[in-house]
Amino acid sequence: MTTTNFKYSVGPWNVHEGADAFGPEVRSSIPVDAKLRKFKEIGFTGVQFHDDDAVPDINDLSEDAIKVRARELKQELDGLGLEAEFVAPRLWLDDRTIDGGFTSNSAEDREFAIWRAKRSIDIAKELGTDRLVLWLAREGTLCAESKDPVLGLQRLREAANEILAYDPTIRILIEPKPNEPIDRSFVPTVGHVLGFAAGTNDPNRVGALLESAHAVLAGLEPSLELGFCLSQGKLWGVHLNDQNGLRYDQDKSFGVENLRSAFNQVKVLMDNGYGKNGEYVGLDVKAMRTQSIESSYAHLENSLKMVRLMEAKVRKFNTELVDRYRAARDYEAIEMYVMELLLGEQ
Ligand code: GLO
Ligand code: MG
Repeated sequence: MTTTNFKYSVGPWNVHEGADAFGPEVRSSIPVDAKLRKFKEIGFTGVQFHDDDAVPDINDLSEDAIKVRARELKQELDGLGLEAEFVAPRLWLDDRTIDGGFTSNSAEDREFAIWRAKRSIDIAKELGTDRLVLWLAREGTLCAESKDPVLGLQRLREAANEILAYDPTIRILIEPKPNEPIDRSFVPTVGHVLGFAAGTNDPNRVGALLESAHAVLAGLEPSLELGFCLSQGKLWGVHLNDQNGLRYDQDKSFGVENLRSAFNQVKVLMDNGYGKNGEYVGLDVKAMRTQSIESSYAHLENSLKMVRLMEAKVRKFNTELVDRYRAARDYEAIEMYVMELLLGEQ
């Protein structure tokens, strides 16, 4: 049984100004409402939001004012025929997140992180989604001895429990990443996420969002990481993209580095009915720094096209033939069949 009607999502940060660690912005900013209109035009129906994408200047607003602004955004989304997929507190830009949020050594910083997570929930409720994504950007160490790993995980659990207690319907999707911007993460893979989830006060409301590039950075195969979460009923979001091995985090367009892995990622999603509970096929891709402002959306269009091309390949996949090869243990034949399928020779 294969899924054929995926819904696709993207975040405003995926259209960005091109700054990297060694150079400043190279493209001018595009206002969020213009991005939203374009997303819809390209074929996305879901939008991923950081808390401050949804409500700019969030730190300067009262809790009520934040909700009012979120309500306005909801109207705008309704008008455009778009849905909010999730809200994620941005816990890596502010001075109070220099040492991380939930696991910072400073109690004040940890309090700030919880405040932002709660505001993110308020925004999510206004936007009509029950998904809170936690990309644990700085929850780990730059200097191995700067934090006790056990205490770090305990603090993270306390934070998760406080979030779960704040709203009885919110679900937490942890997006693991092994490194960058930190050296070592406390929750580097989806296996860690699910182990961590089991120790919270409501494991049924803690799941995973798998990003392809993050799995590659951990030296793992994204399609198997997806399969691991699917086998546990815990794959609640994905960030499809690509990554050329163990380099800086690249967020390349989906499939441009490893076609076979891209095929297997889409296959495992389709074969296991991903999307049947309203899950989105989300992208998290960056335009290359060398792109002009006029081609600010090409990486999104290309990634979406790649996902759809892979969907077509998966539909074409000859299961009966492969089953015969499996029974005969002729895995060389399977390998060549897949190569030919991907190269259009089948
Ligand atoms: C960075 C992450 C980041 C998150 C986003 C949503 O490596 O992939 O882009 O996905 O902030 O939480
Ligand atoms: Mg991501």
